[in-house]
Amino acid sequence: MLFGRKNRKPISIPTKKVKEWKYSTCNYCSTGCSIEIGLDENKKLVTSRGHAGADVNRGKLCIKGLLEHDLFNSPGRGTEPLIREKHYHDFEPTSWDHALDTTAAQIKNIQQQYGRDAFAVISTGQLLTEEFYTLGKLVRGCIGTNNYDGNTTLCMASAVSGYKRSFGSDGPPGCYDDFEHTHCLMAFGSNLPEQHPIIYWRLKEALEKRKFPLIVVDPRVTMLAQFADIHLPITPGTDCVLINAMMHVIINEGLQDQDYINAHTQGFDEVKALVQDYDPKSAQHICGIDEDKIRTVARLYAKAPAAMSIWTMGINQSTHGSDGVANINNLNLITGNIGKPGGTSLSITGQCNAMGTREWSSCSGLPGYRYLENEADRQEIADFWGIDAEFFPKKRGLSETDIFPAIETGEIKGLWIVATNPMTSMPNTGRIRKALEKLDFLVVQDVYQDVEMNQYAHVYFPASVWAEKQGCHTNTERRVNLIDNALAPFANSKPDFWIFNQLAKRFDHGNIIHFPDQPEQAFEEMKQLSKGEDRTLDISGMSYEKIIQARGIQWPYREGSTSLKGDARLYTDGKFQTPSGKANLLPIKFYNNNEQPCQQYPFWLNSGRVVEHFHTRTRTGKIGNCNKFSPTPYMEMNPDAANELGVTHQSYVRLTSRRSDAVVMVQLTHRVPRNMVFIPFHFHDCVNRLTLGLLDPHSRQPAFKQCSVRIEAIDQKEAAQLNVERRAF
Ligand SMILES: Nc1nc2c(c(=O)[nH]1)N[C@H]1C(S)=C(S)[C@@H](COP(=O)(O)OP(=O)(O)OC[C@H]3O[C@@H](n4cnc5c(=O)[nH]c(N)nc54)[C@H](O)[C@@H]3O)O[C@H]1N2
Ligand SMILES: Nc1nc2c(c(=O)[nH]1)N[C@H]1C(S)=C(S)[C@@H](COP(=O)(O)OP(=O)(O)OC[C@H]3O[C@@H](n4cnc5c(=O)[nH]c(N)nc54)[C@H](O)[C@@H]3O)O[C@H]1N2
Ligand code: SF4
Ligand SMILES: [Mo]
Repeated sequence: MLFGRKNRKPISIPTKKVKEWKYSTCNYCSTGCSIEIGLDENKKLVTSRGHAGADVNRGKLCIKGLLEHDLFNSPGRGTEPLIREKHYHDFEPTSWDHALDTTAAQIKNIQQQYGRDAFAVISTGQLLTEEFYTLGKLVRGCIGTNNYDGNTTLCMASAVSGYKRSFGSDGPPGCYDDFEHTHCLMAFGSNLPEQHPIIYWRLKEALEKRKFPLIVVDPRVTMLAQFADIHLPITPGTDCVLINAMMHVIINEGLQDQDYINAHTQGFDEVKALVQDYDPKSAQHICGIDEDKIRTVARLYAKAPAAMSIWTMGINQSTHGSDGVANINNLNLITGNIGKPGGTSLSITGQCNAMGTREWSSCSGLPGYRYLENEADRQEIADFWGIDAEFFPKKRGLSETDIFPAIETGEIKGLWIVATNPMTSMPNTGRIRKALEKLDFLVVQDVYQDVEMNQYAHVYFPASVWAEKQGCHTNTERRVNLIDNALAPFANSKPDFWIFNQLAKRFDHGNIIHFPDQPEQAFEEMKQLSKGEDRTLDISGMSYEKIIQARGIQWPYREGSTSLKGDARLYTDGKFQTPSGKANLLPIKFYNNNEQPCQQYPFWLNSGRVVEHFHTRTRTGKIGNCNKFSPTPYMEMNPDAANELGVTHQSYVRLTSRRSDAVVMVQLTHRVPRNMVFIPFHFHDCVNRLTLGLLDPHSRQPAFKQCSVRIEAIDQKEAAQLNVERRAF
């Protein structure tokens, strides 16, 4: 029997024979919950609990956090470095020295033969900040390739780009405390109860104390939509049209905050002119929200004494991702809702340290929100590291989504993958697979040796995970929190920090640039680089000790600060990081450029997440109590549409797109409209076999959530067998 608990152990939380509690921060989502992990008398981790004194989570954790200690000994962990001496040879265990020497030699070989940029590096949002800073030193300062990016291009790139375009700098300006002060909250493409359960809990607490309207914009009836006062089931990819129509109403009815606009923004006339083309009467036919609803929501938002917007992947993962963010910022700027309690434009970030990589990894620039394009920034970092500024490129190189096509064309020959699994997470798996087959050299650095990427790796570095290491994360509300080293690395795995340091020694600049042994020393360097009254990203007043004491501190937190609280909000004085100090209002014109449902492929294909799983399941797929709740790839389908096709509940169907096909089990639900299906993206060889992933022109982020498919019923026995083979357990 496939399902049910007949032959399975009952779900249980381990009994807590705890001798000692260690401080940590959750390593899954960007909420940033403080965790205490319990060790028994044999120093074995036996349980996790939320830290009651932490402002973020106040003792709460979601299912992933509660079971996080189970991952240390989970199946598939990397025990030894592995090497494949030739293509198609088996992986063999090897020594760290041999694995590192081989990697350094291969990088140099490729660079000498084809140029420095022929070796690319793709990292993640899941390392510790000190590790990101060190990786940046190694890649920008020693290896010297400009093709260095992170999986954040699949995730937060549109938010970063939109913030920079509007405010002159990255950095979410709001915080969770804004829920306590707002009078209207609009959530765009963000399903908090499943994806950020504890942020949702904070919102719910605020709503229980003081009622305010919750407006949810999502083509699905998500769990958050079920709790909303108003749900706007938007036509995929058209949020910009809805926002333009709202601004049309606000400006034409004189509901904007003209004083704020005059004092703190530039570009109002252009926006005002553009939104004249977006009368709700015509806009409704594009965005699928009727004109009266648009007017109601616009008035509610503009008349609220303080209103805020949050958004996640429904906005970022779109060909209009950066525009969507800039337009949400427009809406908040014209209503005077930036930098005030309850009035903000808050991107809900994704991975535990998606912020840390933006701040310090040098992926798209240089440390501390510095730009490669800025000569003074290049010089400052070169001086600090002790190298020649000419070593740095003068503009950023390729993003992750452009690195794979550059492998196809032969421009890139070698690749180092750190803590990401593009075989499952990038759009169009078939295309990624072909690109990986073409590489002369691939090195994979991951906690798990059974990660799909290893099918193509020549060298594998087994990394230690979470509390086997020490360092910081920054969460959605700019709060820096600590993971304290609670236990020794698993088997012969090593902390990423150590791996970067060892590889650095094998490059000339690695002996000029200082690579400290301890994460805390790297943190001290970051503090120095962050110092400055005009910098928002200032952590110079922090220390590990203070961070633990405060259970996380928000930046800016300047040198000499004595209270344990950083600034809750940015731009409270209405001064932005642009040359004029004013925020940019940007006219956002809508172009309909997505792959659309058509006669041949009549359904929108939408994708996202479920609460129990994290991304490509390398971790949660191995944790029994997460996997048991969501063990099978499935697809939400509207019963009326299913009826027409003769598809029944819990039967398998084949989906076909212009790229490929996939087999999934059907779950009939009115959560999705008749012309849409939704598939969680956690399973390998599933939804991303189908996705197209057209790119946002500013951020290069893929439109994971918009493409089209057709559906057919198939032989059930064959399909069931296929799915059994695919399941991890
Ligand atoms: N349990 C769990 N939590 C996680 C993660 C996880 O894997 N599992 N991952 C973390 C990470 S890295 C991220 S980025 C976040 C993601 O967090 P979310 O963005 O909240 O999650 P998703 O399910 O990807 O997408 C949210 C919603 O976008 C909607 N959407 C699709 N198209 C559109 C559109 O055109 N407009 C609008 N307005 N909405 C649209 C979808 O219907 C979906 O319900 O979650 C983080 N938290
Ligand atoms: N169709 C579709 N596709 C999507 C999305 C979607 O909504 N729909 N969402 C996109 C988004 S927002 C994101 S963020 C990406 C995520 O995509 P990925 O980054 O590819 O997914 P993860 O499974 O989180 O991969 C992280 C890897 O790092 C490893 N790891 C964890 N901790 C450590 C560590 O400390 N050190 C090292 N070295 N390794 C570690 C894990 O074992 C895992 O293999 O997926 C994207 N893909
Ligand atoms: S809400 Fe996010 S940070 Fe908090 S316990 Fe759950 S996964 Fe971890
Ligand atoms: Mo993400």
